[in-house]
Amino acid sequence: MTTDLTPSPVRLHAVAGRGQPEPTPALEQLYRGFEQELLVPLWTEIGDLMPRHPKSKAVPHLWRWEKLLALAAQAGEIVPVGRGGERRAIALANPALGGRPFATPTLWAAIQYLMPGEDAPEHRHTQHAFRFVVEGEGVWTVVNGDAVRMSRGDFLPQAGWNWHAHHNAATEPMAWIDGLDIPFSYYTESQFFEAGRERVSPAERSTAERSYAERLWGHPGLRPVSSKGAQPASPLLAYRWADTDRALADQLALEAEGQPGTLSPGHAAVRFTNPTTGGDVLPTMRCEMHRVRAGAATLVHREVGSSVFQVFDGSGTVTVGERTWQVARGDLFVVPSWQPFSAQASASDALDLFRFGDAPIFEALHAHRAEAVG
Ligand code: GTQ
Ligand code: FE2
Repeated sequence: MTTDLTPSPVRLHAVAGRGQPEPTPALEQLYRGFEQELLVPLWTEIGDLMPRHPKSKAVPHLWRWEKLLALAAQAGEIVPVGRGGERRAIALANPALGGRPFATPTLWAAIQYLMPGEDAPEHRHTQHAFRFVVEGEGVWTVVNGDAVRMSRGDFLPQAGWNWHAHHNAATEPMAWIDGLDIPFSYYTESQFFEAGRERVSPAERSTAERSYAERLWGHPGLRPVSSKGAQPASPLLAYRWADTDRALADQLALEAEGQPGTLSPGHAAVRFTNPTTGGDVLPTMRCEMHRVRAGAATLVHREVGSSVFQVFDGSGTVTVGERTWQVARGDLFVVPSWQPFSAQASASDALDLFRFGDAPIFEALHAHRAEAVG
């Protein structure tokens, strides 16, 4: 017989409480037996494992854009971009997730920064991704050889396992945000990654106004008949600000005329969709743009799963659970699972909010719930 002297990772403590056994020496002895054999009873864990409703480990938190941008610019001066590190991307780390680069238990959100003339090398991974541009222009993202311009307000989805590289063709640095399902892939241990070419070819570093994807897929309500039915993610690689802005403005204009269309009074919202299905643009992420009319507010709402917001324009106040912040352009904040969220635009300015969340994961598993609060 061998004696294993490694301390057991299982630590059980007799506690008093409803449904808990009397803390006696016999119970202590039973718990040492459990620890020895790596066993954990349900009765000590049930409150954490099976709460009445989601109790997120993540907490509401806000990151100021001016701080992120200043640090990203500093990184631009001293951190090279290339093979190995792959991207000059700096992720939001939720203060309650142990210092990991996870904004929420499922979502990665990062600011990425490219200096003039720089290339981020080509690679592909199973994680789904998108870029959203709050300011600036001049970077082209090259997806499977298709060069796509990135400008303020553009949303650029990029489904898993597509080759992609980024190139800054401008004379100024450029920053944008990345959203990926990295934490979800990490916890579910489902990731694959492959490095591609060091530099994309000169032809792919073109600066064509419209990408192949937009020419084929970027026409409202029109599907090329040459395409083969439903695809799991959107083949359209850029959703341009002019279209998003017009859609939101039209909803509020309709409301002003007394016609339906807004989500709630003074609150217009659109969702980026996969034109082959009408469903979410990416299999794991729901991406939306919201506009709250000056002086108006959203309803208070909560849902299963987490979201990250970025203020695209305007100013106002947002409330997440117990936290309330005054927000301005570029600020990012997280809404953990089942925490009530609402937003109020300032009296003088509409508030535009970009939002991404993990709802498609829960909807696919029939585990999604949402409700109005109050
Ligand atoms: O631009 O390809 O923020 O692969 C994290 C992982 C960006 C990217 C991130 C990535 C990328
Ligand atoms: Fe990537």
